[in-house]
Amino acid sequence: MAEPYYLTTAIHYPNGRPHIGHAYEMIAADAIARFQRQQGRDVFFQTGTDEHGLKMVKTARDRGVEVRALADEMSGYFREMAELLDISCDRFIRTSEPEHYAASQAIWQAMADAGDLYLDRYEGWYSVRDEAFYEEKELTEGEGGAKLSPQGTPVEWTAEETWFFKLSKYQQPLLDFYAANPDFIRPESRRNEVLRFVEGGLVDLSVSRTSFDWGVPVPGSPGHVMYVWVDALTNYLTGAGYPHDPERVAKYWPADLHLIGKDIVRFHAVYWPAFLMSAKIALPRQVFGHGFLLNRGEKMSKSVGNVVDPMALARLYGVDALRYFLLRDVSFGNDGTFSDEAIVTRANADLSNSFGNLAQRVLAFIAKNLDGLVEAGTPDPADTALLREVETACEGFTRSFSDLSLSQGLEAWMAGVFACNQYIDVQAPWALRKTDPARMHAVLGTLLKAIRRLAVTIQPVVPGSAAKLLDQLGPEGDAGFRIAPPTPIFPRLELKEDV
Ligand code: ME8
Repeated sequence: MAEPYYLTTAIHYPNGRPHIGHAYEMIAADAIARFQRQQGRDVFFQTGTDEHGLKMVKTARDRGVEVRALADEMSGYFREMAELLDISCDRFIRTSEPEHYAASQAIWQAMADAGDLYLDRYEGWYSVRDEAFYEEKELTEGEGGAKLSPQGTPVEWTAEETWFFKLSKYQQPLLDFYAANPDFIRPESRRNEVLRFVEGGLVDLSVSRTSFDWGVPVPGSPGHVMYVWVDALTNYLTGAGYPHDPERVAKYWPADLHLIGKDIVRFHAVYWPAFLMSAKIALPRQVFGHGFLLNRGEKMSKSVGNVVDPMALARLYGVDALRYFLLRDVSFGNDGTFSDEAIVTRANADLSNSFGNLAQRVLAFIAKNLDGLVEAGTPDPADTALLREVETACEGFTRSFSDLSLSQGLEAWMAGVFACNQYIDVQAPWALRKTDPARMHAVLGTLLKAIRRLAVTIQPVVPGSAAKLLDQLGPEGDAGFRIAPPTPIFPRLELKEDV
């Protein structure tokens, strides 16, 4: 039986429409999910929306709509984006689903049974934008002396009676766990940040709110709803069937990978494992904190007006061009910058001019001059050498993708494409047509094999285009190939003005 592989993205706040950071995270996770399926794993891939909390309440109030209506509307855009971007998620979860309430209440009860929850008065700083509590020592001063969170968002003083989770009790167990599992937090820089934070001491965490009611009710404590991060993190367990389906939990839990952005590593690498330890549930295998996307090097914000609609970009340049660009140009784990020019330049260089042109030249020649039929030929050392180079390139891709080095994987793959283009120039099959047709057939047959191998390998990144190309290549047979007249798969892109 195939080995399970459970991966998740963060669940996104539907307090506005999705932006390109959300698209980036979904695309990266999707490429990993498709890659793992290709490797034969039984993949479960979950994404969705995080619908509770004060940020949602306040946004709905500002817009004069019910918070549930806001969640319904915006969650719909996230789902639409997932479809448009070819995201192969197995489940799109919404935290407002009853099943998720049951899972959140079950983990709460397990933490209560462990003696880790107590009622007390909370007084401290809260950032609605981050949905996070901060200690005084973490804050900085902004303009006019206003206090700001480490993420640069405003904080407000909060005082209410709430439930507390004994996070302090888990300081040492967490440090022991990080030491025993050096790959739990990646990349290395995020791991170091987390270690420093936990070594600095943990204070107990306020985990319920009484000032609003848009959240999961705390079991047995009328008037309290759970702190949004308690229920949000639990979405990963809900997806695994917790607590009602122990067989499914045994299959998919612990999750193999939580893919999230660098700003929410603390929640995933400190709070989440502590909750799970308390509830006596196994810890996820890995948390990967990817970097942030910057618009021409600048942070995107509504006030600056440089927030980009990923759906518009995908419509302008094509879903696969956007997917390829994001995974190739951003070194996975680091911040990356994008612009229309950068997308067009990368997609044209690698996809249109190199891989697409290679496939188009070869397929069109065969369709036009050979009636679509390539005969099996006797391989020459040059042919064997090319196939070996392509094999090495594709194995490089596989090795890098297994390790989440996505851009290195694509770089390795491109080496295979370049090898084919060099081979064509040297072998010049067009010239062989008159002089040595048997050799021409052997060369074209070698190229078709190489292109097929490259197309299969790149499928997780550009699934739609690779599938079209594989259709054009037709099934691989011993006696050769039969090719229909091709249509170009990777059109040359022009820079558009209106994004
Ligand atoms: O944080 N570039 O939701 P969210 C890349 N609901 N990634 C970005 C980004 C950017 N410019 N901006 C945001 C939340 N992200 C919580 C998560 S999980 C149990 C709850 C990433 O909608 C961000 O880092 O603010 C996060 O991983 C994801 O988008 C959703 O952000």
